[in-house]
Amino acid sequence: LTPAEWRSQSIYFLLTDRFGRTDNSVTATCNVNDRIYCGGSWQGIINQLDYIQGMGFTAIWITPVTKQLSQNTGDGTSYHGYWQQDIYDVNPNHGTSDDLLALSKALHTRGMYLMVDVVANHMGYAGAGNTVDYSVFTPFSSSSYFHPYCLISNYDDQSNVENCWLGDTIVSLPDLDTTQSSVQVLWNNWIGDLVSNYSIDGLRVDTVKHVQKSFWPGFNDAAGVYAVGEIFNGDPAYTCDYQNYIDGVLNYPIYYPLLRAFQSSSGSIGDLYNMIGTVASDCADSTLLGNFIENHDNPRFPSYTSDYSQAKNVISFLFLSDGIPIVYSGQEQHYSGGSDPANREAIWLSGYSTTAELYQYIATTNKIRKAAVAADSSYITTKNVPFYQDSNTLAMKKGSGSSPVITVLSNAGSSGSSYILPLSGSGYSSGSKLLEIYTCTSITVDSSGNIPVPMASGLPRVFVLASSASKSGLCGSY
Ligand code: ABC
Repeated sequence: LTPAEWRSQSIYFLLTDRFGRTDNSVTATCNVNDRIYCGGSWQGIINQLDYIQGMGFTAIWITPVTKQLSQNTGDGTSYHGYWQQDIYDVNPNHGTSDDLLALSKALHTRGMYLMVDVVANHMGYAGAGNTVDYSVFTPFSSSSYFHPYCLISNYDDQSNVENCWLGDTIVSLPDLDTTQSSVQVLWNNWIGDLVSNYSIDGLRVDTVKHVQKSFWPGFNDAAGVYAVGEIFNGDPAYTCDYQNYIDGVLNYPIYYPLLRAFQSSSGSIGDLYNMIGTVASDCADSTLLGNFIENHDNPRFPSYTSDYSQAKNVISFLFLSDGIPIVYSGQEQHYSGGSDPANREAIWLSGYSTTAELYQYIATTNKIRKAAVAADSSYITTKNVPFYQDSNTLAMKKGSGSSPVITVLSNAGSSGSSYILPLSGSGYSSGSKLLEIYTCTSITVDSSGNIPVPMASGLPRVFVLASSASKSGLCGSY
């Protein structure tokens, strides 16, 4: 799939080891602190595709598929998939290459897409950097392919970030010298083959900032599909520049102010408001970014606040602002694990409940976004514009000039009061008939041009032009 085709997708990100088991068990133990394989597999994902599609997702992003180091180390095992040793073989803990192919086919049969996480920066070795036996790596079986050993010591020094190694002295991440053309050729051939062998539709690219920028255009071209890169940095100037080298980047610049805005009723709405504009101007194309509030590297949102209304607001933001929404598996069950490894809970232990509050909320929000895309051909490429803020509230509009989708968010939480917010600046004129689509309430823009927004319990409100809502499948036959 091309970048343009990915814009309107929505992605469910899962750790293959933690999502579903071949035997469909919903009781198999998984103690996150052990950092060992819990038995999830590609077949296990196939078994639960109804659960994912039932929330309205059109794509899944799975953790790396390559063969890993096999030891159980002081840092645990390679259950997450980021410690590869043989890039031409698959991780046998997750199944066979036929199983991976079957997953790809099962997704495509449903009209869904497969995004695979790939790592070009490093391999993985059970031992300190000065003890590495390079002969265990395929194809990079000699030290000559790698940067000399040094652990990254200064994240503010870009050459240190690119040339030294991630990992620690228990598990080393031997850092490939990606400036060598022999290394580039191996990677570019590999990614082209991987994408075609498994009919992969998109890539999530690991550790992008640890490789020189000039590596990425060739890699992205060789892949021939949309690639979204991980640049773990909240600075928009730093992170957005990578979008000049790779199709998209994970939206770390929005992640931090989004978290701070909604994790408490005193969070800063203004910082988020400003960052929306900064990202839209600093990034080459904000509509190709990957939006998230949780992932496997950061504490889950409910580890900061257990409030469901605040969780719903961040979900609405992810789906109704610029970019491709990404939900991290377990978010729909309001899992609350903290830092790695606590944020990697087994999803089967939820029983895959489809009645969970956030499961339902995500399903509705996916429908809202799909309806907006269907109703307005310019919705997805039109930049989201914030136009109102107060200490608890943010309003933004996205879509064509005559009928934008209006999203009103609040950080007040479930105990937030009920009141009417007279919202100006939406662009809708007096008398316009709108539909609030989470509550299916008809609202008419008042004589001063304000939308009388019925706020309650800190819940998000989303308005669409009533006449354009008819075909959405939302709010009955409205
Ligand atoms: C393992 C254990 C951990 C243990 C650790 C030492 O070893 O599980 O419990 O603490 C994989 C595994 C991890 C594993 C690591 C290391 O490998 O998943 O469990 O940790 O062996 C990607 C993946 C990630 C993966 C790898 C490695 C890379 O998403 O799952 O980890 O392939 C850095 C990298 C980033 C990487 C991340 C984990 O580490 O850049 O690619 N993620 C600062 C730095 C960032 C740094 C981040 C976290 O800290 O700038 O570069 O990410 O260490 C903001 C700033 C940010 C700043 C944050 C903290 O604050 O804007 O720049 O990030 O304000």
